[in-house]
Amino acid sequence: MKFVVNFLVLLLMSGCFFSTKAQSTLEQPSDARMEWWRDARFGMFIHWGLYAIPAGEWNGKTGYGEWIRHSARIPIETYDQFQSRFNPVKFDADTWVKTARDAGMKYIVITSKHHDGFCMFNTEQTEFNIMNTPYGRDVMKELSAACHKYGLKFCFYYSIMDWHHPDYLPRREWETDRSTDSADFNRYVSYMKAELKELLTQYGEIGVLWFDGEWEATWSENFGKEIYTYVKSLQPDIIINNRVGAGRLDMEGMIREGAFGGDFGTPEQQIPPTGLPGTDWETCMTMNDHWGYNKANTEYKPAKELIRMLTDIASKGGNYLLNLGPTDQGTLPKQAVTRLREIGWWMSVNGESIYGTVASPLVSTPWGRCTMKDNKDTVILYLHVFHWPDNGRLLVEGCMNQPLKAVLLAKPGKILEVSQHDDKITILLPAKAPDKINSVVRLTVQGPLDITNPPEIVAFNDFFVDRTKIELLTNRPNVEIRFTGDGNDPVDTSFLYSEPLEVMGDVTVKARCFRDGKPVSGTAVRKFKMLSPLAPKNVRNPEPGVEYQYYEGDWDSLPDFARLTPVRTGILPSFSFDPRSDKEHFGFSYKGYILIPKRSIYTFSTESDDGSQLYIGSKLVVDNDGLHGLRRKEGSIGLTAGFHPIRVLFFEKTGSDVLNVFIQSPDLPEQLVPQEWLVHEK
Ligand code: H79
Repeated sequence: MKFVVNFLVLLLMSGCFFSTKAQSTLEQPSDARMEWWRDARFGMFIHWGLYAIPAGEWNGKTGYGEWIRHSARIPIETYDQFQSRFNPVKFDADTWVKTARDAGMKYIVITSKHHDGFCMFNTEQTEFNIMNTPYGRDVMKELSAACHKYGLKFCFYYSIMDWHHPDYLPRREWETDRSTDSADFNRYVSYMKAELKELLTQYGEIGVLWFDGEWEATWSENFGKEIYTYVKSLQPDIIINNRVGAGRLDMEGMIREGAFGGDFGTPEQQIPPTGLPGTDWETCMTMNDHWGYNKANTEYKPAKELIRMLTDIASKGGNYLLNLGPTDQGTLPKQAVTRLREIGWWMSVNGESIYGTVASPLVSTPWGRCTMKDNKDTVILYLHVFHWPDNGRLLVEGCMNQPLKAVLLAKPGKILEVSQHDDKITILLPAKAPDKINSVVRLTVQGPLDITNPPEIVAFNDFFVDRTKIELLTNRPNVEIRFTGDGNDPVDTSFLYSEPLEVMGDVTVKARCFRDGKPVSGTAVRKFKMLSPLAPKNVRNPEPGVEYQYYEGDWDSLPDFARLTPVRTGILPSFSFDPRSDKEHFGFSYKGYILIPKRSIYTFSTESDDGSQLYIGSKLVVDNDGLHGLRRKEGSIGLTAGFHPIRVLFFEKTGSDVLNVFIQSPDLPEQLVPQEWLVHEK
């Protein structure tokens, strides 16, 4: 009790105050439907379609891939002629599937229809399909049978965007010869459903539906939910990627907060810098620079890079979907096959360190990566050694569990010597690495897992008005959290955390885990700063809506709108593009007042494609400028109740156009800025 009193005095002197509330815990979702997919970790992506015929070359240029019809601006009648040439006589489903299986891949995702609209399966919905080619065979039937025979999950890619179907909108911007007069997007969605029904009823069990091409303005979250529900009504256990919705954040591939996101995230050609706890995700990637076959692009990533990327992804809790672009003959590019064979050799020795593992619990693994199987009583840490230690000692830091056994997966019969000092485990390794790319040590330790991670300091924001609530969280067993508010490192006599704290002034919180009076973690630090909120303005005649100015121009970042002459001005209820110009190359500047209900810290964010900014008074609160895909940025400001001048700027160059403005505070869940809060002066 004395502690608490002393502490309050201390904090009051430095302008702070702590009080109490209930504690929350850290939890992970689990889902039986996702189990096979989470265990699999490694799959084959296949991009195969009519684009394999030009093989990346058009009019002497060789840089094209599956986007060739768009990128080379091939008229539809010309592209359609590939249909009468598609004859992959060397195709053999068993060979493809065995190649995947031998590489250690557990599932295959293949393009049933890419953006060009050509259906690589037997469909009643369009003539533009593989049955009407010289080949005339349903390759998907054969692949499905082979997958079931060899125990791989068979999965379909399906593009929402369709450059062939007359009802799909919009057309490519260069495609001025295809009329949109009788196009009906709802009818296109019915077409999609009819095709999806065929895909889900004629090819046995489908593991995943992998949507893509969802980013054009015609696709919406509601369509996404409708299709998601529809697909699951046909195959309840199927897994559906997040591109079924409309809230993907660029090639990072994750869904913006609050948006509908299907079952897993889809980073494209990139690996998230950290794990994403509580979410399922899969990085898809090419081996060379193209998804579809490109005969000129013969440089492929070395097997070493691919194996280490697979390991890196597994260590962060994700899946790796590695692409092949087969030729128009139906063969797999030999460079790809060579690499898959090397990966297969590595997997045949080390597969158990990938399949069924979860993300690394260790914070730092300078020698490589770590994956884990947590069996509670015992825990297996797979130590993926990329950089073999010169002194023969592998140092594993941050683990308090007692080591039971360590072996190299390449030589499982030979037990390695292990020693431990506090949270440092040292494993003696042979002089030479058994595998130059990645040698895996299987370290078994006594459970339950006890990693020396510092506690988490959780609060709404680093900035606050008047007061803020701070929680200190850990999921470690048998530890107490001790903390300070004066900048000193916590020791065993520092304040003991039991309930959430309430702070009323600038403070640096430091927190650390202790067990039996000894520190058993590093120290977490977070600084909190109190802001004085801005005073409101007088608005004499508030009228609903904001003033807008609409501009036209070609920009790569926000122009100085004040120096430009607007094409149109008026009042809008909110930050929308109505009266919508269906042109590209435009900009909007919105000006008005936001009626803030309560003195507090507020976090604004804009989600835009392309750039945007948000000002409150003269302060730039959100800077989301620049040419980019759907991207979200936020900023915080303290405000008192009343009217505050708000200005939002936006520009759109080409492609899809989105602007959403969100507001959030400790008492206000994140939401679009309510229209009722927006006014202008009459
Ligand atoms: O199916 C594969 C790609 O075709 C598709 N998603 C993966 C799985 C994809 N869609 N968009 N993108 C990838 C990124 C967009 C790239 C573009 Fe371009 C830049 C489209 C137009 C300019 C790349 C370069 C394609 C054509 C030129």
